[in-house]
Amino acid sequence: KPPPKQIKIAPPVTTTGLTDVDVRSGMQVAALKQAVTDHLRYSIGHPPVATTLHDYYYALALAVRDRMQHRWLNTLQTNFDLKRKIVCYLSAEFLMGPHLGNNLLNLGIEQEARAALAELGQDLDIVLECEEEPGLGNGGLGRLAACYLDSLATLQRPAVGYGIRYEFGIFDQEIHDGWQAEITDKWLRYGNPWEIAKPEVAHYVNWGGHTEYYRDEAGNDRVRWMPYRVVKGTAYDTPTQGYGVNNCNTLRLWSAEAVESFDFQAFNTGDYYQAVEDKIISETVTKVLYPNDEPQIGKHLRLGQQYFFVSCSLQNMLHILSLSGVPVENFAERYAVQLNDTHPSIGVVELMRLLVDERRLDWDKAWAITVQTFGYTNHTLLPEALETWPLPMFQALLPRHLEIIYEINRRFLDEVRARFSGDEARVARMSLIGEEGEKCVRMAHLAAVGSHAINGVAALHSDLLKASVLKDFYEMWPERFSNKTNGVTPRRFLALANPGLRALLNEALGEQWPVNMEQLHQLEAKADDAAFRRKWRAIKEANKKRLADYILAHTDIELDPTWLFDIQVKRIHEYKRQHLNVLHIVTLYRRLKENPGLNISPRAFIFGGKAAPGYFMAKRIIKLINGVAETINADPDVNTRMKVAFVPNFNVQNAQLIYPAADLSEQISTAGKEASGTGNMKFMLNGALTIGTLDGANVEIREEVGAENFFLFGLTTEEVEHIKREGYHPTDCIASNSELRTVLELINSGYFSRGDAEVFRSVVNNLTYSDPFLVLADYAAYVACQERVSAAWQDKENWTRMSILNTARSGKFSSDRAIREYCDEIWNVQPATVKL
Ligand code: GL4
Repeated sequence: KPPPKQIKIAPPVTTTGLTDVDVRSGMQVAALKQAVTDHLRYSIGHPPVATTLHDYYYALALAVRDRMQHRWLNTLQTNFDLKRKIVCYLSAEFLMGPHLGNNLLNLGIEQEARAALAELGQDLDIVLECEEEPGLGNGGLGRLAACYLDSLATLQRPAVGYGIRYEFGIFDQEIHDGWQAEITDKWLRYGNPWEIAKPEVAHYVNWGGHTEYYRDEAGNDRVRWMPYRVVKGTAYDTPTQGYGVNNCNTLRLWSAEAVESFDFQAFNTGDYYQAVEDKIISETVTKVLYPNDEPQIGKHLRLGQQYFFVSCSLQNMLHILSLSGVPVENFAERYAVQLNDTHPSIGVVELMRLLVDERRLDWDKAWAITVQTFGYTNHTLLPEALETWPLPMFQALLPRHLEIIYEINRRFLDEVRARFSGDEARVARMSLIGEEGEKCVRMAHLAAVGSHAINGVAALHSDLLKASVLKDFYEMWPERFSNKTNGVTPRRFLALANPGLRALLNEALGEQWPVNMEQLHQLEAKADDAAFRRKWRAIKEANKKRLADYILAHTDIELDPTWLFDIQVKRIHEYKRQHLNVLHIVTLYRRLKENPGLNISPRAFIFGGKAAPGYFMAKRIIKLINGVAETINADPDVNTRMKVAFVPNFNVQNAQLIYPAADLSEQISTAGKEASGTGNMKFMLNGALTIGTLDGANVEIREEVGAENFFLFGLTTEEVEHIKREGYHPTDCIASNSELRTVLELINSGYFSRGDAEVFRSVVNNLTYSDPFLVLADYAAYVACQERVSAAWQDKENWTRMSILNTARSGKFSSDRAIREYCDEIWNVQPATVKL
């Protein structure tokens, strides 16, 4: 980045007439300008000659944080005074994305900040780009948690997001010779203006060791956990500001440190190196996010991370409860704790331990509180993603918890036997301990037994949950199950990401739509207004230009913004079937080569997404996309009508450029595999049409927008299961489709890998002989559907109509709708208005 224009920073004694209060909390241009100058001087401290753009970012961020501080403290005080029930959202991931732009938007001071910076000679858009995004999540699951925090604050619900302050978040992806390279994410390198360290908010977490039985003063048998190690967790708080309200909630992330007394002990005995080693081991716990999206990774350290943050969080809740003078018996009346997947499900056991061993409640009372407190959201049906922990590993790390699990299981299985007497197969299936093969703890079962509410994340997914992985639990407790279709925040993903569309919507609907997305239905009438459609198209084309500039800067690939932008961005996974998309591209390429006069709609095929570093096939798929891109983009026979680009390092920041630029959204997972998807919603919000299977929330998107405005193809979940049951033979698909055969042969020949026929052999062989996600079974239907897309694109007016209808009917997919449902139907949490 070039150095910013140098300006003279105002002298410390101001003559602006602003009070200290103005400078800390004033929302006007003059106050913001003074705040930025003060922070440059007093918080950052570089002389003008050494002041960088990043310094301006940091100073503005601090000025914005000052303005939130006031709202945050009032929110905490209000929640305390009103004694409202608080949502505690436990999640191993929070993929927050850049804060500055979003906080300016939610506070309603973007224009003021822009003007203030302009008076200081700086451009807000350039300053915004300086922010290093906190990538503390892998993909959909972590971003959902972030959208939910935005909605909780906006809907004035008292809430805390509890998670882990990873020192290194999701890796940065670079593309080297078409391959993914992983670069460590040093997001804290230049500091983090958004967090406030709370070293005094600390809890101690035990590891390993053994348990001892003893009799207490009252003669009751009790258990003492004698740990091998103690780690200290300290809180780092990030205020999360609601949109258009004063409510500002807390994201509380825990960071691991060594316990000082351990250091001193070793130090005194002269074992300095032991003390240092202890510090290193302790701090390792929160070092790095595991970069696997769906598959679970059975690592000791990962279980350690989960237990660490969950224990800190529950201890913190108990601590705050006693500060408020509320008896521990009332825990469930004050806290609704949601488990974001099974990652925090050890919380069920930890709360039992805290209540029974430490607070000395009797078991039945403690169990009633626990079940009343917890809700469990399941986010995946993929068997390889369901968490289980081998017993020896579990026992070594959490010996007391294993004992408690055995006791929970004993009582639970008694209940099962009482309900379904004689059905020992069912008892084995439902047990918290898996006994087939290596014995293990089944975390989904633990979460289900310990929660009063269990939900899936889209209608189809919730139904499949009841029919498959949690079928036995559904039969036992049908009343615990419900669906909560995911949602996304329209503030970040529409208002902030798509300022052009925001202005048009404000003009057409007024300014309430970001908090009342049902109002978007009023756009339906506008779909038939030619002048409105012209404006709509102009906005889309400007967004496409903006993305094309970004892609050119990052890949050297030049895209024409008048072409159809066909986009698939998400984690790379075989079930998401990026390779099906590639097969279509190669099909089209061959057709153009064979028939140069073919009339096709010119298209830019755009991909983005990270592969788990150890996921062999996903990394080959990235290489394949880049190989196909290299060949096609360089071929003058076709490159005036089609091009392919892989956007490196897909993250929240560039997602905000990508969704608004899409004409076509690719949602082509194997039916029954994508629990919901949330990218599908972000595209729809921004007026993209969807090509998709009947999977996840696609089903509901199609219901909302109407079948005539959605490009549907492919096998249904039932058909997928039927084919698998009958025995699937991908070679049959190849034998009956000569075009498919030629496409696979071309890929296999080294044509897209500079003649190296080895590179894609594994991908082609996998599709030919195994094809676990039925790519070839859906190939013909997908290609035919893409022809319908091409034909539809020719009619610009009708395409625009459909685009408008997509946005108009996207209201259901606001995270506000989802959060209202959680609050009303699971958490029973009421709004609390915060006054300043
Ligand atoms: C996921 C699902 O794969 C995805 O479909 C869903 O939208 C998301 C949020 O509910 O959760 N589950 C896991 S694991 N990662 C995800 O992104």
